[in-house]
Amino acid sequence: MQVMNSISPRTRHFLEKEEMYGAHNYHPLPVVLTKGKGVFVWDVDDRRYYDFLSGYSAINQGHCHPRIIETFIEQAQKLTLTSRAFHNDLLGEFAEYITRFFGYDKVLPMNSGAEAVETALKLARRWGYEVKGVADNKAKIIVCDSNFHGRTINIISFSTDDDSRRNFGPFTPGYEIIPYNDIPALQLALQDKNVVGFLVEPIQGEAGVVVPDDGYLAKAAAMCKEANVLLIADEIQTGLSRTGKMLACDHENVRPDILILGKALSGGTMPVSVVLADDEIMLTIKPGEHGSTYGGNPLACKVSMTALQVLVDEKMAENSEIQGAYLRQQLSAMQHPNISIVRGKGLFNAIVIEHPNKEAAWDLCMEMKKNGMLAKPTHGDRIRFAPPLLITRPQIDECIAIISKSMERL
Ligand code: IF1
Repeated sequence: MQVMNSISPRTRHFLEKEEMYGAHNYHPLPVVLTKGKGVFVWDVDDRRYYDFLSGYSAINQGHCHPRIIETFIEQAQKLTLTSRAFHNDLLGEFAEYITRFFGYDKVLPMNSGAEAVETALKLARRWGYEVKGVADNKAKIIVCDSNFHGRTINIISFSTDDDSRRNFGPFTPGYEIIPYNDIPALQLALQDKNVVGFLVEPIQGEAGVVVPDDGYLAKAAAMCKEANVLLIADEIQTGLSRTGKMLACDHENVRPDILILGKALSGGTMPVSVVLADDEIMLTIKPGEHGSTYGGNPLACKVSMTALQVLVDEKMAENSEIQGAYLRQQLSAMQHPNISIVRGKGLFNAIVIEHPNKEAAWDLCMEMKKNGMLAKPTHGDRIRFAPPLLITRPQIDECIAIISKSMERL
């Protein structure tokens, strides 16, 4: 109630409308944003905040990046959607651009992250039956404990988060869940000849930025190859320069057999996702067997090429690496008794709050909001620190001061 009292009548107006007419499937911080530019967002009372969530990494390039928005507006005035019943003059160009960019034979464009994950799973099964030679309906895919890959019924079928699954059954069979960052468990699971794929996040996002041991991905990749199993990397959140490399897999020179991208692929302007793979895998899907109305639309194609080019031209991976290391160093140097863990890679980071009050992480986020910085707690005690990748060192210093000041009120 105390918190509600600090909310302006203007803000309250928007909160109440959402509460009244919108489904209650989220519990956001009580801040109503109306404008964004670079690392900043402004609320309806014209207060400015550092955005330390970046739309769950969809805003890696910063809010309303001028080049991305320019491309968006230009293309939006020309042609936005053809469906795949007809060709458009940008899909081929985009496909060439992105396959060369990441080094794969082919791309399959979708929209949301969950759709791309579904696509990757379908591809892995197809490949399993038609190339590997697995018997009808026997294909199995290995996934990890505490994963997050989306919200479809199929994807939540292998979630281990009760909130995501409760009363949404019956679930899809064909998945085996093993612990994350556990090579022996993977070794054991790979002995099953019906396994066609291993779906993994290079760093687990939803779990609170859980970074596996050095070498985990590289070993997993080698073991999958040995077992003739596809390595499917969900880089929807970790990809596109977030962790200090173009892909999180690049830290270990791993080339997944199937690469899934989304979120920042459009710089936060629209849902765009892709699945990348080589012909042996991708060409197992034939005309009419998979697709999406909006997938590969010309607006998405054009915007995505600019969004990727911006990452390169503005050296965002490099900045992510440098500023991320600095942020973690400054957070650790605070030596705050209530921060038990600081972890992450590049500008993909989280702290774990240790406090007798179970609401401490939420309270801290409310306090940071008051002081001009937006972040969101996850799993009660973890807070992600993932600002847009163009953040500068002086800005990080300012944010450290905000965090420090906010911690005092815990
Ligand atoms: C929400 C989490 C983050 C993802 C990975 C696929 C998807 C996501 C690795 C699905 C989506 C989002 C969805 C968003 C919250 C957010 C999230 F906490 F839920 F897990 F970022 F950490 N693979 N992640 O992270 O992509 O279909 O949403 O486009 O509110 O559910 P999508």
